[in-house]
Amino acid sequence: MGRAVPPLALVQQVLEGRLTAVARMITHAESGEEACHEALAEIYRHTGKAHVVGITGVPGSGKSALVTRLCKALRAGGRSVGVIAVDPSSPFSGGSILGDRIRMNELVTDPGVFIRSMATRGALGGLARASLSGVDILDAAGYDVVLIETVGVGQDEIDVVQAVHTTLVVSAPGLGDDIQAIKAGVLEIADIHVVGKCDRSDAHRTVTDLKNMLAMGHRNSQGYGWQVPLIPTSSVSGEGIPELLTAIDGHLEALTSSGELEQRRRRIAQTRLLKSAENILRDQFQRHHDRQISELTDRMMSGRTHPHAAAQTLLNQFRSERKP
Ligand SMILES: Nc1nc2c(ncn2[C@@H]2O[C@H](COP(=O)(O)OP(=O)(O)OP(=O)(O)O)[C@@H](O)[C@H]2O)c(=O)[nH]1
Ligand SMILES: [Mg+2]
Repeated sequence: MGRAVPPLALVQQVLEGRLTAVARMITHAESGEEACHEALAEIYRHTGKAHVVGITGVPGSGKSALVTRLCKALRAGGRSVGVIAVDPSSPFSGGSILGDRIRMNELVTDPGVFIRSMATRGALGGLARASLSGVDILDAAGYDVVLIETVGVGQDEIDVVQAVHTTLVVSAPGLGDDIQAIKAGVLEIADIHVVGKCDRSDAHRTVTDLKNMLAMGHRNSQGYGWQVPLIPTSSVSGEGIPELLTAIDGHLEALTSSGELEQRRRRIAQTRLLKSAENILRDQFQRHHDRQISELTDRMMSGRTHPHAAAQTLLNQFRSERKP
């Protein structure tokens, strides 16, 4: 059997939280195959219960180690947790973080934790679609909290991390100035700032630098009365993890009591609608309009048309062909 099970036949088992069905469903979603859309639509109807938390930050800032810590803390509090890691270097599949192989294995054998890594390859926009479908699947499967880890570089990753309820931006000492500069772009999407690796002696400087950057005009309070906190943590000692969990829960509480949660849900739904429309169009163009695209590109190269005008021509051709 295995891959032979059609996606729609897996839905009921996904809703019951059966691990193999969840894993297979995510594989179907990753492939983007036509056959999975109906199943994903059915699953989508059962979403909306999980608290979806995005964890972003530059490569090597300690996101995966932090996710591991958060999983343990959530489990200790009796909550189940699903993780989607959009993770180029993928330490989750290696199973060893901080040389902490045994403790990681504890999580791997705990049915209350589901961890899935996705590689950053495939079609443009495909990764964002697959990882958000992954979040839907874990939500519908009944995980109380869904964590999604992405590197905060690139539009796809930003799209993903904006489709969550609570965004953590992780900074850490010892990553160099160029890295700090890249980071500036994601600072303002934070609902919670985390300074990781605070067991290191140079961590206090990162905290000071970040406080200065935030004071220089980055948003630190949000319209619905949430003050963006800055929380130092260490995945080595576990310092700051309880405070972080309290902040994550506090943010959901602030979203809920202010009515902001509904607005975020709506914004996420709308973004996903527009992204999907964009993907469908791009896909159809590439599949059926290769020749026109190539001709119009030639005309642009020889200065006979302009990108905007060429796009209009392409869309007009597309529309006229679709008329009954
Ligand atoms: N001292 C110290 N090192 C840490 C801590 N957290 C992570 N590290 C180390 O930092 C490195 C990166 O950790 P990861 O958790 O893989 O970082 P990441 O942000 O997930 O990395 P990418 O997924 O590759 O972007 C590893 O060598 C970890 O052992 C921490 O709290 N303290
Ligand atoms: Mg990682």
